[in-house]
Amino acid sequence: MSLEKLPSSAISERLLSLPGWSVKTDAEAIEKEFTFKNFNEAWGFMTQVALLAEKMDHHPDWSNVYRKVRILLTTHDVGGLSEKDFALAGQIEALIAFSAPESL
Ligand code: H2B
Repeated sequence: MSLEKLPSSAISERLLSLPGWSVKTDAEAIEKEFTFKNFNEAWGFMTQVALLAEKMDHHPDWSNVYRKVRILLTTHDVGGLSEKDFALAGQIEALIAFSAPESL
């Protein structure tokens, strides 16, 4: 997968298919906050994302407070956003889509 820093036109276009994700300009990153039913659901989600991240060799900057998980994606190797961030965000959305609706 290409590891070039994406221009802002490409970033806005890719964001259209990622509901809830927004650009964090100061960090040259995209981010989203997920809210779950409880801590267990949040932790289960983080476990799945961790496995995905290892498989893709692309890792989130993230935090967890009780039942909320905030995920920030950026490509440290290019100092900005690359295709890898959007690929990982897309996979995270797919995970959410397959999880039980009551966990959101
Ligand atoms: N994750 C993220 N978010 N950005 C990177 O630049 C990055 C990574 N680089 N995971 C990877 C690992 C790189 O360091 C290894 C050597 O492939």
